[in-house]
Formats: sequence, C-alpha cells, structure tokens
Amino acid sequence: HDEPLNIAPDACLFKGFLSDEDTVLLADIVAITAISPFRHMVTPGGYPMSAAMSSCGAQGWISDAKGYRYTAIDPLTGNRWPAMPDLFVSLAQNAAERAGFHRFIPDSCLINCYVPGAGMSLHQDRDEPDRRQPIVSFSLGLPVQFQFGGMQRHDPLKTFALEHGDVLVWGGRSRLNYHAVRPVKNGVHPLAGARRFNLTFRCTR
Ligand code: MD5
Ligand code: FE
Repeated sequence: HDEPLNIAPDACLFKGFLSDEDTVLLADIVAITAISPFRHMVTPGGYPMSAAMSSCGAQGWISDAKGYRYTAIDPLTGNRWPAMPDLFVSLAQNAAERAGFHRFIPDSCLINCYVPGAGMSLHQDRDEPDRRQPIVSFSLGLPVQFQFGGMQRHDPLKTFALEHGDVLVWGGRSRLNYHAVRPVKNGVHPLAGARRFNLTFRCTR
C-alpha cells in the first residue's frame, strides 16, 4: 500500500487501498441487498435522496419524516439488518489503524448506491454520539468528485476525485466537516457497471 494522503487535519485518503478485495466486496453488496434491498429514503423535509441506500451490521442508518437515526431493524423488511461481513470489519479496522485510530469497532455500515446523476448535498455526519470515533468510507465503481469544507456550512470547499478502491478515514478535527458528493457522471465500470458504491463504516455506540 502507498502512503496515505493527508487531505485535512486527521483525515487520510488511501488511494487504491482496496485491490483484490473489490470483487468480494461487490459480491457481498449483492448478497446484503438481496436481504435488505436498496431504497430511496426520504429526508425529514420530504425529499427522496438520489442515492439508494441499505445497511449491514447491528445498526443501520435511516431517514424518514421523523428524522435521521440508527435502528436495529430495517423498516423495509421488519427484520434485523444483514450481518456485517468479517472482511468489511477487518478492512475498515486496518484503514482506521493506519490512520492512527486504534480499536475502531464499527457496528454500522451504510451502503450508498449512486447511478449517473445521483449525488449527495452538503451535510455533516452528526448522528453518532461518540465523535472520537472516526468514519471510514470505501469507494467502488464509477469515480466521483467529492467536496469537503470545514465545521461551518459556508467554509470554503476543497474538491478531489474518489475512485474505485479508494478509502477515506475521517476523524478528530475533521469528523464534523461538511461534505458533499457531486453528481456521478455517465460511465460504466468493468466490475460495478453504471454505478458508484460507497460503504461508510461507523461506530454508533
Ligand atoms: C459517499 N457518504 O461518498 C459519502 C462518503 C454519507 C456520506 O457522506 O453520509 O453517507 S462518507 C464522507 C465523510 C464522512 C464523514 C466526514 C466527512 C466525509 N468529512 O468530514 O468530510 O457516499
Ligand atoms: Fe456524510
């Protein structure tokens, strides 16, 4: 593996961190979403999100008219979210460790699926109580332009590409940075097709 890029204080980008594991990760996404399918959640303001989402692990992130939160039960199926594959946990832990975050034990993996045109508007991730825990994010499939700023919505944004196999670790001073995913451009990835997947690992305890 290459050296991480320090893109912000306590934020590390590992280019091409996922290599041979990509096919297994994509197959696991197919298996998980056969149990808890991708769906477009609705924001508390009433707008469907353009990224389709599912989760695995003990807790899954949801959004509905009542707000954003983590649940142990998938509201679509009425069952627990599928188990988080051991490979997901070990890869996320390795990345966190290499970024200097020890004993990161994710209990939630949000799976975002973006088709061309889909993106995510500027927001902070504030639904996790322990802000000392980092967030680890894996990108697979089509590339995208990612933007992040500071702790204030109007702080200037930096833009960079996230590509298949890239892993980001956000912690410490960058844990509450505003960030956005630009709309995905048309394209076809050899393994993922016309889609971008993002796996976002969090500790919700
Ligand atoms: C994505 N997902 O590419 C991104 C990757 C989400 C989300 O934003 O909330 O599902 S996670 C990027 C991230 C997480 C935590 C902090 C920061 C960025 N940041 O400080 O910029 O689908
Ligand atoms: Fe986010």
